[in-house]
Amino acid sequence: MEKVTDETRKLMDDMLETMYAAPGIGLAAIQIGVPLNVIVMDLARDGEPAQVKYFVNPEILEDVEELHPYQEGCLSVPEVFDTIERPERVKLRYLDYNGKEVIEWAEGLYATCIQHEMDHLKGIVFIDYLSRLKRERAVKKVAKAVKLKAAT
Ligand code: K2U
Ligand code: ZN
Repeated sequence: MEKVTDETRKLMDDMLETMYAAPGIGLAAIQIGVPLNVIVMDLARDGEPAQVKYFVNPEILEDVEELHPYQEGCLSVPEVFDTIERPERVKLRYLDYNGKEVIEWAEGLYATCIQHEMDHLKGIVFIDYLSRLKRERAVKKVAKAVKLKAAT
């Protein structure tokens, strides 16, 4: 995906709708089964004006040593939450909704969320960073939730 087309914009509009319905504050295209390097995000809290961000072909150009813990969840791993440490600031390069190149530093929840989403694009889910024991517990919990959902 080199440039942003009307088709890419349609995909991002659909992703944003899915994200709000979840609800979530970020979503990677792979989470709706589309294997493209596309992410949408809106970090605004309920009641705040939306701050939608679109990322096509995002790359991390630099990151910092300092790590920042955050209790993460994931729409693809429901009901599982755990504290993950990630670099607290990352320098990003991506194409925006109109295909314009943006280079900017992300920090705080923006940095955590974009790294969480970019992991999805590489097939990594945050439970991959947990201990084997914690991961096995998480997998069991999701399997149980899925079975329960199928039964109801
Ligand atoms: O990619 C996803 O699964 C969406 C996540 C993104 C996310 C995970 C961890 C930390 C920040 C963002 C969902 O938004 S999980 C729901 C959520 C809502 C508010 C704050 C954190 C997580
Ligand atoms: Zn996730």
